[in-house]
Amino acid sequence: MKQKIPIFFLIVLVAFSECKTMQAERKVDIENETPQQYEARLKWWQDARFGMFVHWGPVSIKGTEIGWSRGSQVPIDEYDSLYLSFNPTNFNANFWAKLARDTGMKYLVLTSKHHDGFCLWNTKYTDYNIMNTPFGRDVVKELAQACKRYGIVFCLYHSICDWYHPDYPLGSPGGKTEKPNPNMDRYNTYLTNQLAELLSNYGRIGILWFDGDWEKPWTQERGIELYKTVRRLQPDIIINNRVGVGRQGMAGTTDVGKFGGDYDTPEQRIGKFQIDRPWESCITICQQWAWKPNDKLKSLKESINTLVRCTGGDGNLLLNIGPMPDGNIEDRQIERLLEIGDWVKKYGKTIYGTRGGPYITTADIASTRSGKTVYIHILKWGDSEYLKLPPLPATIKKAKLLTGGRMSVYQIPEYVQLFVPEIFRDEIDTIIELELKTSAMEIPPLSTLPKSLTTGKKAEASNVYRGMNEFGPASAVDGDSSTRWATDHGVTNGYLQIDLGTPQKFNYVAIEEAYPGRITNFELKYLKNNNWITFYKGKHIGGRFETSFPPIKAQHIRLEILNATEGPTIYEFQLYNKD
Ligand code: FHN
Repeated sequence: MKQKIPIFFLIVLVAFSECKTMQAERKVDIENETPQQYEARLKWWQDARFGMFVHWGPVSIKGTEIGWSRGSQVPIDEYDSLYLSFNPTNFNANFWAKLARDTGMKYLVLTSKHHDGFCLWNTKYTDYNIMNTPFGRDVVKELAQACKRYGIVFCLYHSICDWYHPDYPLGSPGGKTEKPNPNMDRYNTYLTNQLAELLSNYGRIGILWFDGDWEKPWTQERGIELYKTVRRLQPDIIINNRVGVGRQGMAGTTDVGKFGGDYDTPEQRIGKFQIDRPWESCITICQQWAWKPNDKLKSLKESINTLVRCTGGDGNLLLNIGPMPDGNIEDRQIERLLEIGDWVKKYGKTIYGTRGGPYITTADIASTRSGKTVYIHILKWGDSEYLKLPPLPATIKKAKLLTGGRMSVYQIPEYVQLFVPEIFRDEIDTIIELELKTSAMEIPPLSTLPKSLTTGKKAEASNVYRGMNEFGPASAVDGDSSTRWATDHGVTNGYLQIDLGTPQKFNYVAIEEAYPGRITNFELKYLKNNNWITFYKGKHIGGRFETSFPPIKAQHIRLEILNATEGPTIYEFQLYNKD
């Protein structure tokens, strides 16, 4: 019997299709987006604060790094044939989306195509895609649908560089070879056509997370054009700063005044405190982006510390997992994610929908705020019984220890003093909720660090870039993070030494490395009876390294760089006495 559709449903159906058409035709004036429109477009993401990054592909069969192991640990022919045996029959998109939700993550970014050129969706522009594997299912489609089902915003990572595609000029290993007959214009068309597929056929894409922006063939002009193309396809989409070429390496910041997409992308480090431009740190839960057997897994404490310090700095955290070749996620990674989720379930109100500050994040403390409330996250206690903070230009109405127990707060114009008995201090994060009489949102950033003891002091170094004064050691102690001490190309070790003038007591260090990642092994030393005594040993400095340590009294201090991949260079070397 012919099923009659009640008139009511017909009206809804027409309205829905009209709305779909309108959405598709809604024009946006990208060139003249107002600050208010920009903020409104990014609001869901800035409120979300926490997302899941997923690096996956046939390379997981080898357990080596996606893209980078092609032509290095894995011969190119072998790497490019892995898809012929890629059959992740345990892949369950609903499980991945539910895991993200249960971890407290609000969005998920999947590598649709990494530098190795393999496509995780049913694309008609290359056969090198998931449909031509034994698995033969559209992973992007299934994950997009599952994310919608679990209320997770689905987003895509897409590599601009493509070491597989014959038209992209550079190839493996690592972009260090040249293709015989490249054609960048033709490649750009391929790139744009594939993005059009992804942005037209899989529903709303929350973020386009570009990458592979650093190689010569890509230009700022192409990046600006690509940004506009993507926004025309999905006007409300958010695009990171790796669409152009303005990103400052792994620090992920964008040169002021340069086109930098919608937000900054510090990588494998906690971004610096930055409230005037949105940012998101992308960090692996292990060491490698793609799955690696027995990779080192971050502890719960380090994971929460990272989330809190990103949020405290007014940024997001995109925490990466690498699924296995059968489509499962490692049990130990699932366990860690669910432990993080338990923490977020208890304290998520200090993360979601908050903004960073007013106290500037350090290794010991972070703060977030919303309305008339400031959340103080104490990550590391000093020796003192109290925590003394710079004065708050707002009256504290009441204080509460969210992590349980009792505390007291004492506020005078000169400072805010918090007392939490040792037994109530949380091993991971002691959270204090301060309710103010007035809004917390307009309070200017407050530094909990006193003036650095090194600012303006005499400095010397083992090597200076071409002997140029502007790159001399004084640039690392001038209190200006835009100047730097630099060394010559090819230098792999050396030292920066500061004379404080007289013996000084200090218990906290902050070091900002330019071109983060170059320094791979360093020590901090002080001079005592003409001997250099090591008081700290570290591996990476990264965008900003800071730590406290038991108090030392000395006049001469040295940053000894034992190993660097290229000429080490330091923006600032700061010492403090935080007591
Ligand atoms: O080379 C990639 C790397 O494999 C990974 O995808 C990270 C994630 O941000 N991005 C590039 C390195 O900066």
